[in-house]
Amino acid sequence: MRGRLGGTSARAAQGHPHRAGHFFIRAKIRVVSAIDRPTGQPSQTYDSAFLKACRREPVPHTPVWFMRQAGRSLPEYRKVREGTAMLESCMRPDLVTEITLQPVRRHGVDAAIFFSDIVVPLKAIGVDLDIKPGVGPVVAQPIRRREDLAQLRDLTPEDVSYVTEAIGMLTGELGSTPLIGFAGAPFTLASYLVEGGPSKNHEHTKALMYGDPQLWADLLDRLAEITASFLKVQIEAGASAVQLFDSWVGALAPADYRRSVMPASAKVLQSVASYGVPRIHFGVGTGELLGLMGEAGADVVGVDYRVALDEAARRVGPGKALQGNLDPAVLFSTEDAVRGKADEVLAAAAGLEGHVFNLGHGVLPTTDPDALTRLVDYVHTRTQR
Ligand code: 1CP
Repeated sequence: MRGRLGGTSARAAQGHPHRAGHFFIRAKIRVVSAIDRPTGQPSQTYDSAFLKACRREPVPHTPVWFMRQAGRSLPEYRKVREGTAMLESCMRPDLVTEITLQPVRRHGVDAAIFFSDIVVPLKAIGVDLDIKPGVGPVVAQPIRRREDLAQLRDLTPEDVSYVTEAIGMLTGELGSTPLIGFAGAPFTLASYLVEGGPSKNHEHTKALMYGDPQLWADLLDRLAEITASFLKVQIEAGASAVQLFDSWVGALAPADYRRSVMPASAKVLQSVASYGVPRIHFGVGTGELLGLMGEAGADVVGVDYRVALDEAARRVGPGKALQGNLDPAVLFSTEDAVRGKADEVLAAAAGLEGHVFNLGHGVLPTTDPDALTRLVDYVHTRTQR
């Protein structure tokens, strides 16, 4: 019943108030036996602070996790990744398990995020792409004409059996700490496929969206199917929540989002609604889109650092929790400044129905990991109820 977390974390196992609390929560769950996924198994994670906040229930403390918490900023990550390419790492359940657990051990965060990448399902169905160090995903044959859609067949669970295997290992290790599964949203995936790689202005993507709306709609619909299948695999394997990353959708005006993107994102979110696991929906620079992204079907709306959480709550409307939103660059400042800015986030979140503390975007690669650990402790201590 107890998660083991690999047993290597002095800190996580020590008298950290949050960790100590877990022991009692676990004991209680045996009796309460809440079910939060369709396997009929009582879930050990149901009463975690993270899932409670997502469900807008009272929490013992504000839960914290960080986008991109696994990986780049951690020396132990760089060590285990040595000599293994990014995509190959994502396909090795032993490595995925170890890398996913690293930030949980080190920082005592309230949730783990599955180590993978948004392009993994595309690679799994045979799209010729690679993740180039220092660049990101690069696609051999960009999708710009109808014939190019043939690259995108449906995803089956067998295509990503390594994901199912890794999540099985992980949930055993994590015990009562929830695992967040994730996928790239149709627009953000389309931007890589149409541009052929990372892009600042998304000009080819927008050219297709405006110039051939039917092909664009078909492309997004196909990506929605693949993304939905990928999220279902993760939930059925044991993920307790999912996050749909629409990282680059902030490049669009609301009318274009509503017409050309929202139907596909809504289809993805709707396709996993019946599982009852929280669905988090996040994008960068989405201040003007927050209401629509909530409407697309999220239980939790992720907010970047450009809009304060109280204002974000007004834009999103009632009935949804919010996640965010400390500027990741703040972590390069003094400890006093980090605390001051964290206080600002917590003050803006004071009236929310549910709040999951996070950064406004991913951890920057050169962030001092100790600053992240101190921030987790600070938020937990400040919000202890
Ligand atoms: O070799 C390496 O280490 C490459 C760096 C790297 C890593 C560690 C990439 C390439 N992806 C990842 C892992 C990853 N990607 C995770 C797991 C880590 C964690 O969160 O703990 C996640 C959630 C992602 C998701 C992802 N990939 C997003 C959405 C999140 C976001 O930051 O907005 C996006 C846009 C990508 C594409 C991608 N993959 C990698 C890079 C460098 C990029 C961005 C490229 C660009 O600027 O367009």
